[in-house]
Amino acid sequence: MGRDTFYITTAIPYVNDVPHIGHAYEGVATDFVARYHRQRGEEIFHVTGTDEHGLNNQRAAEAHGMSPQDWVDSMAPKWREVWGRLDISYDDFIRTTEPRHEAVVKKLLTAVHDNGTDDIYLGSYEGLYCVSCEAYYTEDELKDGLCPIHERPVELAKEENYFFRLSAYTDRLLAHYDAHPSAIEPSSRRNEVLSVIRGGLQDFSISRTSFDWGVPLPWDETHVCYVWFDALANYITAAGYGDDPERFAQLWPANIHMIGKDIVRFHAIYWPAMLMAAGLEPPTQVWAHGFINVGGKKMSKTNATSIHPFELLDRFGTDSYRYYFMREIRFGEDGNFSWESMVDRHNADLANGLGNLASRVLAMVESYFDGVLPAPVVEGAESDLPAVTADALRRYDEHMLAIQLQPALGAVWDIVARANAYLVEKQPWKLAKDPANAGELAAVLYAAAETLRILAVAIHPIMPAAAASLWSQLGQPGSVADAHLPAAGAWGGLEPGARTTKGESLFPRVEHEAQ
Ligand code: ME8
Repeated sequence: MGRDTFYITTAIPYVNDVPHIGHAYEGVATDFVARYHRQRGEEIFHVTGTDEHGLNNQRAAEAHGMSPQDWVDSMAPKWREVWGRLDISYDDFIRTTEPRHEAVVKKLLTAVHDNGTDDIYLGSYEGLYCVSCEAYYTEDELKDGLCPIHERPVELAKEENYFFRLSAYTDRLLAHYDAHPSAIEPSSRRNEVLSVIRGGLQDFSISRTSFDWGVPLPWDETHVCYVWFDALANYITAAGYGDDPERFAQLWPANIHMIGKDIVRFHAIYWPAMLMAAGLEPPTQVWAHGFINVGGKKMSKTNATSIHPFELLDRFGTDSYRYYFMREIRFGEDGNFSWESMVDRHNADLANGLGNLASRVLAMVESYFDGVLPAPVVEGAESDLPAVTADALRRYDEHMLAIQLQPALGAVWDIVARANAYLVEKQPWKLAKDPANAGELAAVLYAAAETLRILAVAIHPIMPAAAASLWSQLGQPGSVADAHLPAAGAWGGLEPGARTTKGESLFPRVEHEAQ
């Protein structure tokens, strides 16, 4: 763990229900970014977890006739299981009910409480509360009298609470965002946040007495900590705020908090102010992605549009799942899931695109060269593939560093398209008919196989299993995970003489089905 460690987090979902493909979208996007940075040889710390306190979870437990602790203990493994099937390479998984986290919540509360400025004070509050958001709304924030996010009725709630003096942070937040133009992405979200801050910030309550499923306040145990104050602190728990100052100094501030667009104000207003109040630095960047809709509508249990990731994983496999969502939807905007588009994308880009390229090249090396990669004798086989791959990898890198995940994959698939076209132009299957063309045939197949090697490295962050399979089919030593960019993307890395094997098809075709 060094000073340059790239620290990236996801939001931690409530465990009042099982995951749907919207939650998984965030998990996959974050993992794609984390794995890409790892592929560049960087040290990564990737954290995810579950948000287990608060009324949302307590009510779910009650509805199932369970204690909150039994309920969250039964749910957390269901989330981890999905992350496992999605090949999410997290380094730490925080459950907010863990003692290490509860200790951090208390430590953070104490730091703010004792900062000498009365940033926490006792007051009373009456307002309209959305249980799903765990947040109060004003009348004008409601949409047709309903919560603007969940479109569900709000409840009139009245409590004596401790408050956090958010109003005192208006200027500091504005100064922070002025000095750090890319601290909130995309820019549409930044503008939203700035206009909320400029509109004036209200203090928010950080404790509850109406239920007890939470962390008791260290100075008044009759109150439990507000779930958002508790949940946001997970990011510093994982970094060692509680018990490892040296590690914390290396990891904090986080490089990226990846979150959905509905929770921007908590991350870009509450959280930086809470950190400032505790004498800590705000995160470097909050990146808010869009929502996955189904049939053009928000996913919800009530209209039965909620899709569990397993439904898709069982049919398409993990790699195709990961690829589809990152390639189909412009990251930062809302996107629609449909079975048709997923089948089409799978067949076009994976089965016919990359899969077909790999199987053709490996089959030809096997039948024309007995599975031993030929040396690239050059005559007659000048290829633009070295230039094409170099240019595509450069664009891939730029897009990935800017979290432009869709065009990043587009750049990689430019390589696939060019390599398939190259084979059509060179027609190695025709060259193979005349021994006089052996040199050219060797050069063509070397160029195609070297392109495949580069593709294996490039796709590893998005399709780890297919990349590993391709790497071993090409007879490459070691693990593709250790083939770091940019060096491993340079042309000529494939050693002639390598033993190739044509394994199982990387991406079997999927047929359209009546849903
Ligand atoms: O907000 N499409 O938890 P959560 C894309 N516990 N992303 C979606 C989505 C969809 N249809 N639905 C939800 C919470 N998400 C808090 C977070 S973090 C300190 C505490 C995203 O279970 C959502 O935007 O409601 C959020 O980033 C994540 O899933 C968890 O949502």
